[in-house]
Amino acid sequence: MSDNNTKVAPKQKVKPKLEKPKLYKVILFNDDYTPREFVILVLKAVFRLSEDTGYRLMLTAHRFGSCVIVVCTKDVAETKAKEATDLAKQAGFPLMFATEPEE
Ligand code: TYC
Repeated sequence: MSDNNTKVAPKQKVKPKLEKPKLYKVILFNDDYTPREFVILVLKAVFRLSEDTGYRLMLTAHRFGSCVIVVCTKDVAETKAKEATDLAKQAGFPLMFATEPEE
């Protein structure tokens, strides 16, 4: 049975509200104690960087005091920064990684 008097509202287009996820930087800090080779090892193991890229980023942090390693979501940035800092701590080095929101 159909009722021809039934008013049907025109279909409304539903705009999915997809917020762009906020991005975070993982920053590597220089220190006077961690061996260069160990910094590269951590960059390769945690951030999957090549020897060459690891070397260049390590040298940038060494020269300028800090260096951005990756830009990613908050979750990933915090996990990677903690993993890398913990790895150094376990080995007895003060190597530091931190996260910072991107402007
Ligand atoms: N400055 C350290 C040294 O001379 C090496 C180093 C580089 C440490 C980069 C940390 O983020 C860093 N042994």
